[in-house]
Amino acid sequence: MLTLDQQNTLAFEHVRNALVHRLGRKATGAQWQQFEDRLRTHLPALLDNLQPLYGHRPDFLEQLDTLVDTAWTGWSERPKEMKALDEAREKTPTWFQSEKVVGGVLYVDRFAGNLKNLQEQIPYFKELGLSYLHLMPPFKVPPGRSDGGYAVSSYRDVNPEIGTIEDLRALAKALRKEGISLVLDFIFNHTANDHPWAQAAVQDDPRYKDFYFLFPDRTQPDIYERTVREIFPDEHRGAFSQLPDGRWIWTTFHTFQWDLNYSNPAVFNAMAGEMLAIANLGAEILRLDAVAFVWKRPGTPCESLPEVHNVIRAFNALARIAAPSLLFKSEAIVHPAEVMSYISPEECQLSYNPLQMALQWNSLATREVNLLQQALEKWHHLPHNTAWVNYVRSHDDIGWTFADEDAAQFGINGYDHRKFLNRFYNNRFPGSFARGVPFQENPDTGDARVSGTFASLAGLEQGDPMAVQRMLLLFSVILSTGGLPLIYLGDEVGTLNDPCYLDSPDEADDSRWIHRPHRDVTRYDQRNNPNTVPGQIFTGLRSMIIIRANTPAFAGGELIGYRAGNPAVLGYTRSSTQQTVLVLANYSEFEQHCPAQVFQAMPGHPVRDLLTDRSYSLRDGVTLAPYGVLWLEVR
Ligand code: OTU
Repeated sequence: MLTLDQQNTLAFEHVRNALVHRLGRKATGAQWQQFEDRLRTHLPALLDNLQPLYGHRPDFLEQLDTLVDTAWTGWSERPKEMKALDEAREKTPTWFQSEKVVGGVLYVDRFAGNLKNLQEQIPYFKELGLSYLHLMPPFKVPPGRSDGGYAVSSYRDVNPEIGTIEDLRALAKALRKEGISLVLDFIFNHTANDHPWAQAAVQDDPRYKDFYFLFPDRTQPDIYERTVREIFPDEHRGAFSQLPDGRWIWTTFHTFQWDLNYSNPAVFNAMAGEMLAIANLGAEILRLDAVAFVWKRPGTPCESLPEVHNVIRAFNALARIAAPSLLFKSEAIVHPAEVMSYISPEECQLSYNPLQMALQWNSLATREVNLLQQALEKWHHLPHNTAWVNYVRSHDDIGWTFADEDAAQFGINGYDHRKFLNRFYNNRFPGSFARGVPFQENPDTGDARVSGTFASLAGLEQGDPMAVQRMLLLFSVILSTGGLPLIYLGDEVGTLNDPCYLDSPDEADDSRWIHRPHRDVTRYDQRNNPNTVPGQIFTGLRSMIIIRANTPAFAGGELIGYRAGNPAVLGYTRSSTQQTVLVLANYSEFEQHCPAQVFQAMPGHPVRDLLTDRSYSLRDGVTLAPYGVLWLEVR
């Protein structure tokens, strides 16, 4: 029996020699040496994760050779400045945990028209304080409906309406020069139905016919549908769509988004090539879209199966070999334990924090912090060298993904409570300040989600006098709980719902378009005028971003919950070696008092609020203004 080390050495020698043989005399020089070293280091992780997926196949080694070829191609095509970044990041691998990093996300066409014009907005991004910019998918899409870019026809081409692949490369470069990291999606669960692979698959091209889940009749689909969830039931029921020729194809999302079949190693290899090409455009972080769905097995929910983790970890190992500074951000909007399962340095270093997002909205509705406080104490802690991406709104709907078990601890019935939240935010609850609209209401399960912009959901649309305070409260929490705060651009100037989508045949059936408005020039022009609402939101947010950048205690992700003795007040402390900050946040429209007893272990001398520079004596207890926030420097 060979030891694991011996097996790894043998595998390395095999793939290295095979590659050297194919490359001939190109296999020399510094570039080769670096590649060879990293291949030796990371091949074991790659094999560990590919073996459970494809190890049983007689062509396993051949497939591995193809993959190593892909890695070499990726590395040899990697631009010089990306290799320089790789080297720099080796010294600061956890740069994304810095208190100075803030993210933004936008649609290129809606924000600036096209990629070239977007470049001119760089001064604005710097004014706001961004160092991370996520572009909603800029790739080529089918004509008409494309799920906002999430149906990709080619990962190597940009949507001609916004420019060319060269424009994208130039933008990445210009951003990096100004200290802003480009983030792009890796939409690896599905392609558009007009992707060349998809076209070849329906024509039974032997190379591509197993790239998707294509079935001659309902036998297999019926078996799978016994156990899978419906994701976009408004668009089509079940998980499959019928082709004009009568066959059935797996479509988790829209009928025009065809799920890739990762049980076929050729799919993994092909997508690995696309991944490295996207990284080499200049993307520093890839957002892994819809991670949970990429592996299917009959009799299971086909979500977050163990193989999904192998797929992502194998991509990660490949990135370590061919694009070493590349990071992954997981997009799993599911049960908190499942969200956590994707986060580790070997898998996704970053992850959306959908629980914090949903529970901030929950606390605004109930004026109680119970679930949010519990979430911070129970689910916030992450492995070393990883981070949350904390956000208030994204381009998607709000789903109420808290755990029913957690809610039960407060006597809350999860099912009923979600119904309440949907009514509250979808403007069906008397007294609600929110103006959302439902997304994907499922008549069978009673399930629904919520669309709407931050401002419209927070009360600005209906002229609620507390709307701005509510917005600043939610922003203050994503800026201070630990992790990378991500701002959905438009929100920073209070952009309202835009019902225009109802007039567009390609958008009318998807309410998420209500919160994907075009850049509102008037609002942006008012941003530095504190006498305007956009100005109050923008200047308030900007000053918090600046204060955060000067608060070392806000780096990293460690947080300790602090029970503030008031059901409407959230509390936590954040610390660095030099400093401790106690954050208190009031989720009600009334003044709230936190009694002196809860601060007994805190210093007796007056402490300073970093946000206003005012000092507070904790011995008297603390009174918070309606929706007020304090960042108290207690050490
Ligand atoms: C993602 O979201 C994208 O964010 C959406 O914009 C896309 O439509 C979709 O994938 C398909 O590409 O269902 O409502 O965690 O919640 O991945 C959003 C599971 C979605 C899903 C999530 C998906």
